[in-house]
Amino acid sequence: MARKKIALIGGGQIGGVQALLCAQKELGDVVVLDIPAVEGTVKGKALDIAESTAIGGYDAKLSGTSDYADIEGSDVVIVTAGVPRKPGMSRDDLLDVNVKIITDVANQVRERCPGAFCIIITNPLDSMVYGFRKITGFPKNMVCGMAGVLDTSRFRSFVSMELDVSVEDVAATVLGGHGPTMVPLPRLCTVGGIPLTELLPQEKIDAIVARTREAGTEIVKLLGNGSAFFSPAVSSIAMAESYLKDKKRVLPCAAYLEGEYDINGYYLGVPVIIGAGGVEKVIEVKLTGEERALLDNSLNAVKKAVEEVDKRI
Ligand code: TXD
Repeated sequence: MARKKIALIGGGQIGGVQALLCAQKELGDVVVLDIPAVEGTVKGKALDIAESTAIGGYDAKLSGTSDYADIEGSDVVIVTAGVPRKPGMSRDDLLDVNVKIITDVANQVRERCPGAFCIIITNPLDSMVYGFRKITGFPKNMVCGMAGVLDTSRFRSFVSMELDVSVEDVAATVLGGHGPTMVPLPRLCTVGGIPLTELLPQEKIDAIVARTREAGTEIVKLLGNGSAFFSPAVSSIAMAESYLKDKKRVLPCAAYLEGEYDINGYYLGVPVIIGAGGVEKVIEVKLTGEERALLDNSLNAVKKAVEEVDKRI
């Protein structure tokens, strides 16, 4: 079986780690594409990783480029192209700049990789994935956004730190848009099958929820220059792997909703099954009144950003 081909559009902080992970997991050959001004940098990253394959013991070809012809026929396209936040900025502050970049990328991907499973990461996430799909016109199951996997991973990590238990045994989900309005669902969190609500007092759970909502900002402040990149890279590669290996993992992703959760025509974070068919199914969870109100609030924030995108593309 020929190796799969993975195109990473954007070879910055996240893109570089993604390339290493793709190689280490032998997901396929990797092409890292960036703008001509940093072509040398992405060629260098690709070569650096290629030179690690012998000692690491994984087979993959890696290349860096600024020429879209090189991504032709990719099976998976992951987009991080754009600018990240600086301290004091919200994700929505990036919209003006990043919508132009997403427009450019989407026009190219539409021509070069019509069959690809596309994972968008660029912020503001929910409106950028909406814009990408609007331009490509790709089927909804083949375009999704990465946010919930990361937000959930953060939530699970904080629970495991608090209880001093393995993260492997913490299951959780986070709904909604990727921003301060996201909706972590402690009611559905379990630790080795035991509800979190039986293991921690409410105020500790509230603190974990609050920290999860602000986790991206916490990292932005600490780094001082740029945003989280290891965890977003790992999160997006989990989605790509589930697609490429038809694992059918249940992961919260920004998916296009057509009636699910009574939402129509927007991308929003919900649990989905990712397998060989891309986003094969949106899983609907019955929400409490309070959870529903939080989800509606999050949807409203996403709608505002989408309005801005619709004015521009
Ligand atoms: O959960 C999530 N979805 C996120 C999203 C979590 C963390 C960061 N998130 C967002 O990902 C972040 O706000 C940014 O919008 C993207 C990429 O973050 P990264 O940290 O990787 O940013 P970098 O290091 O600046 O890399 C972006 C690269 C950089 O090399 C640019 O030269 C390139 O994107 N870029 C382009 N590539 C191709 N084509 C075009 N037009 C282009 N413009 C910039």
